[in-house]
Amino acid sequence: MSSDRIIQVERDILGKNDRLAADNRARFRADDVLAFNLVSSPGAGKTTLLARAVSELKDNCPIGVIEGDQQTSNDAERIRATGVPAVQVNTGKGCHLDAAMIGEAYDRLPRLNGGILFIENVGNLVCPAAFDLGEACKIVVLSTTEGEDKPLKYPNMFAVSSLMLINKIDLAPVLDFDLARTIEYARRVNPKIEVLTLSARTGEGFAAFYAWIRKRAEKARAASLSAVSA
Ligand SMILES: Nc1nc2c(ncn2[C@@H]2O[C@H](COP(=O)(O)OP(=O)(O)O)[C@@H](O)[C@H]2O)c(=O)[nH]1
Ligand SMILES: [Mg+2]
Ligand SMILES: [Zn+2]
Repeated sequence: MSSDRIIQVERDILGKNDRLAADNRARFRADDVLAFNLVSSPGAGKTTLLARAVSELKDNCPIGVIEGDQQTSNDAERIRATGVPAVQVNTGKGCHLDAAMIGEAYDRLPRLNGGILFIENVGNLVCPAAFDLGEACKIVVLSTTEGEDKPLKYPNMFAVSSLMLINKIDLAPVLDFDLARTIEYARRVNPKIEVLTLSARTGEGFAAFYAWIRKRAEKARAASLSAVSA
């Protein structure tokens, strides 16, 4: 294929995805559902973090999870073990979730009106950055075991994320992890990115994460109220 043709195919794929993402976003807004798209490299701790968060939040509001992996239903099963509904999407050879997959998976979840949808994307710091799923925002999880410079090596992902969760903070001392340097690198590619540190193992930092979610929910409600009255 010529490079012009490759660019055209890429535009067509992303254009179709953006239209379906807009449909998802409209449905989430109509249902008053706050959707978060969690992205990270494999093993950063997304599922461990979600299992803890959904078990601690499920008594406050309806919660559902969409799990993306190339193969297996392991992660959906880990979420269901907490009593929260989860749908597994297997992408096969694919390395990211797209908006069509999310639309179909959302149909298979119980109604989440007034609640939260967590989407765990396929572990990959590259192309999930390019695919809008209709989420309120992307949350990038970076764990202390990955080193400080991932935001510089994979800048797109950090540029499109609203929040960076630095996970496995319990391991920081043994790894000589440099937190200030990591934050500085992330802000170099995205000066507005918010940052929280946590440990999905010990629960450290989760109260601040829940406060961040509450603030985000209030902002979304205020925006949809002003859209109605406009
Ligand atoms: N020490 C430590 N280990 C963690 C933490 N979060 C996750 N892990 C471990 O990291 C590994 C990968 O976690 P997982 O949730 O499957 O990552 P995912 O691929 O991003 O979903 C597992 O062995 C977890 O037990 C954490 O905060 N601290
Ligand atoms: Mg996982
Ligand atoms: Zn991909």
